[in-house]
Amino acid sequence: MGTERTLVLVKPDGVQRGLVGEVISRLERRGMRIIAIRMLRMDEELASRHYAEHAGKDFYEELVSFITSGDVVAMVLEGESAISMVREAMGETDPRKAAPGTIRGDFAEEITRNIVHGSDEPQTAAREIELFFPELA
Ligand code: 3AN
Repeated sequence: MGTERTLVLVKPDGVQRGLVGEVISRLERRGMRIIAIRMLRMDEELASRHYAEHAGKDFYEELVSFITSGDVVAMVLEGESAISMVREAMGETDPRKAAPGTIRGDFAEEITRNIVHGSDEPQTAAREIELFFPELA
């Protein structure tokens, strides 16, 4: 509720497949404004901090090796209910369950390579924004 900020990543598959513009355009059309944006290659340390909540899960190693495998585009978006708006636009984590019309439903091939990440709640958003854009904190 109200204006929020969220962290969005276009993951290495999205960057390699030329979907950066598509992702940004869909989110901008839903009223999200870009506050900060940069392209970077995540190292293991940043990946392990970003995915700390998944440490120890059976897909963790695959997740970290994928997210560090190529450039990502990180951005902070701001807008009305930004966190839930972005998550609805992304669709379900598992592309098999993601509805057509969502980013994952339209483009994602499998659960690890699922194009985008968006923060899932306000506390996570604040933590993730600080990880990628400490100058905004
Ligand atoms: P989301 O990105 O939809 O918020 P999370 O935070 O639960 O989903 O999971 C983070 C990432 O971990 C997902 N984007 C996906 O790439 C990967 N992931 C989640 N669950 C699984 C799973 N069961 N098997 C493989 N990868 C998974």
